[in-house]
Amino acid sequence: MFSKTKSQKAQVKQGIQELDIVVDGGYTPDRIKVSAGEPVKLNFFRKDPSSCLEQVLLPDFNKALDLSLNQITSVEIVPEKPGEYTFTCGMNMYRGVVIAEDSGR
Ligand SMILES: [Cu+2]
Repeated sequence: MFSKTKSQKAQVKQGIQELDIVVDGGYTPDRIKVSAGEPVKLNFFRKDPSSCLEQVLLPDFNKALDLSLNQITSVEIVPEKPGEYTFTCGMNMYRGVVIAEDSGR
C-alpha cells in the first residue's frame, strides 16, 4: 500500500516557498523539504473523489482544509523550527510530511 515516497524541495517564489501537492490516492510528493523559519505555501490539488481525502489536517499549525474536487486549495504555514511537520487526511490514513531544515542563516 505504501509505495515509494517522493521527496521534493519547495520552489521559492517571491520569498515564499511554494509547492504543488497532488492529492490522488495519497499525496504526491509526500515529503516536502523547506527551509525553517520562512513561509511555506502548499497548493493541494485534489483529483481523488474519495471522501477520505476531502480534508487535510496540519495539526502542528492548527489548520484543517476542506479540499474541493479538481481544485487547488492553498495554505500558508511557517515552520518556525527545523523538524518534521506531518499532515494527514481527515481520518489519519494518508500522510505526508514537511521537512523543515535549518537554512543556515
Ligand atoms: Cu482518510
